[in-house]
Amino acid sequence: MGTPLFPSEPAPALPQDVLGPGTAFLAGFALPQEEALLSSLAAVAKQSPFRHMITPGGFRMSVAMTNCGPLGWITDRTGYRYTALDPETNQPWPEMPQPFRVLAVSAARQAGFPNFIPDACLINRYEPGARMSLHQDKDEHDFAQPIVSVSLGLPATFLFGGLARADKTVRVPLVHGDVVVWGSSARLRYHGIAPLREGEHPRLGRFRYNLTFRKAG
Ligand code: MD6
Ligand code: FE
Repeated sequence: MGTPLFPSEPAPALPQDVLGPGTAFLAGFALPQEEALLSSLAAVAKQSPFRHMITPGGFRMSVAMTNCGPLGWITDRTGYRYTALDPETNQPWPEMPQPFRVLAVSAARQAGFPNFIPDACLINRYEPGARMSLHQDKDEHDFAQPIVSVSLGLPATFLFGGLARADKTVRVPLVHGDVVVWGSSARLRYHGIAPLREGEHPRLGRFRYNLTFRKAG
């Protein structure tokens, strides 16, 4: 990145700069597959509907969730974990749709993780006001594997912190079609989503969806 010509000139606020080492910000990477992704999303949600899970502390999450792939992430009063069965349907989670898998593998490859094969896709659904408090993703076995995160629908502000909960966070705007890959030194950074602002997305209405692909097992 070049040095600004004048000290007063603000540094370009590119997300790739903000996110730092171990991450790749692929702006609009999912857009060419939009139609296939949206129809796949609808098919998954039909089979394993979105639901508001309960945290171990007894709180109902403002984000509604479902999963696809061999493993799905859940939370209930007994804790956080991955399961092979959807506890609502008592059936396996829906198969990971081909367009989902192809997108995740190609984004990971582009980001320098050529061996990534996801076995879990957690799908988060936000309505205006919904938020995700600061957390680490640490329920997976192998932290050498990255996470691929796809944003669809309403824009959101991603809060990206450090390796300690108290570290300061930067705010990163994420819009429809953006893909973020994070691994290596960024894999255990704290992160969250600021309360979603009101809005109407032309394809997805009053919702934001986030797909996170992991190698969980
Ligand atoms: C979200 N994302 O974007 C929440 N976690 O709605 C996450 O919690 C997340 O985007 C791990 C890796 C990538 C993510
Ligand atoms: Fe996360």
